[in-house]
Amino acid sequence: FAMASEKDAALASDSPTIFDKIINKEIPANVVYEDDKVLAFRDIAPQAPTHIVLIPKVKDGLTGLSKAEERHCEILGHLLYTAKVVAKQEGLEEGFRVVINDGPSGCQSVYHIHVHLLGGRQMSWPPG
Ligand code: DGP
Repeated sequence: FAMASEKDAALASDSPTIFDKIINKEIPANVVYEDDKVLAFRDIAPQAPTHIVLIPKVKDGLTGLSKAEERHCEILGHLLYTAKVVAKQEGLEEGFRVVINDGPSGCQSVYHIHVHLLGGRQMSWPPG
């Protein structure tokens, strides 16, 4: 019997996160887009003039991208497409960046999959 690594433990835990409270309107969020499947709101600690987090309203085991199964393909595509819709809505004509952090090495802090949409400044590469 081998102990699960820290990464496995965090991603394997399907317990509710702060994002469930936002979905259930138990805590406020600055929502910029919403439909039946996804919610997009401004990040509480913005890393760019525009920094929006897009999440599925139903997590369905998707604590992070590394937990994706074939059944998640539709919601994953919808999240990415919605990032483009919101980028246009936010006027990010010059470009933008989309990021998914996964696990401890990826700097993930909330274990409910989410897409970061960043824009409004010049990005650099490689990312930190
Ligand atoms: P990550 O580090 O990739 O797991 O991103 C989680 C993001 O969620 C992080 O950039 C900060 C943001 N965040 C965490 N808690 C809250 C919250 O209560 N409200 C809002 N608007 N954003 C939050």
